[in-house]
Amino acid sequence: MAMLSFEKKYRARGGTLVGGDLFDFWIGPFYVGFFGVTTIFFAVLGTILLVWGAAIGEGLDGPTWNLWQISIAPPDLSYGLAIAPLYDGGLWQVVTVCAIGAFGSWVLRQAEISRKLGMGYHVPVAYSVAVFAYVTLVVIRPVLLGAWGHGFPYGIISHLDWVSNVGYQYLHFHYNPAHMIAITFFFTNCFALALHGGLILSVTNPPKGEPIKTSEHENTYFRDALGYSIGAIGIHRLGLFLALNAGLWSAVCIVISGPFWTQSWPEWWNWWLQLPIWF
Ligand code: UQ2
Repeated sequence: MAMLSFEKKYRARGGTLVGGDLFDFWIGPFYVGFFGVTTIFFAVLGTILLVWGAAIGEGLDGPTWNLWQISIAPPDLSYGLAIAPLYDGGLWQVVTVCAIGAFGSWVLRQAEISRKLGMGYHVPVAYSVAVFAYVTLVVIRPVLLGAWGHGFPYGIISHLDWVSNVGYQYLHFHYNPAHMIAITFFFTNCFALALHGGLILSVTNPPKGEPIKTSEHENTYFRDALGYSIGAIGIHRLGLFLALNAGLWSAVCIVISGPFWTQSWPEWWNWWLQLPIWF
């Protein structure tokens, strides 16, 4: 694969977190590193276990190769926080360890690459929030509730069923205030990215034969439209803020459901009716 002219000078040794020079090299365009190796290890092992689970029909009435129906289920609630038999939820537990191993390795690989290039840690920090949301679903909340069976099953349709069932367990999940905040961040993030993507494409696509426009046009567009421009760096700060909060409040909204609030979510709003201002 062709190497871009500037790539070679950045392929310098050092900056590794563990292992020194051991895995400090590239394969084609890819930096390997210790955590590249561990990522591949956990990802491949986890995937093989999922396929194997599908083949033996673990957690199902029988084996299926219907992609939509394949599901690797967590142990029954009666196993609590114990290690379950491999064919009775144990596979889900091992796959979960592989997933966290792969995601964690990927975070650390991002950190090593950031160090090598002398950059900030914004990318691994941002990605960590997505990993945190996953860990909240399959570890933190199940531990708080006292059973691995509270994790979600690894299947396309089955995880949708899980979301629906858990939602109805709290009568109407959209009344969960943290869920409302998370959704608001997702929508605002979508809106901001649409504004930004639209703006960048519009300034870089002038009529045929004209040179592309610059940041002055970007700022002027929004000053004309709204009387305010957040700026070229500002929009990226806003985007990171919105995206991280979307993930963070998603984790909050599910972790409070059960461990900290066991009634229906519509009932939570009774505090409003109980304010001493209604005489
Ligand atoms: C902007 C700017 C950009 C942008 C965008 C804006 C030159 C290239 C999209 C406009 C963004 C504003 C006004 C903030 C909107 C607020 C929310 C909460 C969606 O000014 O600077 O840089 O891409």
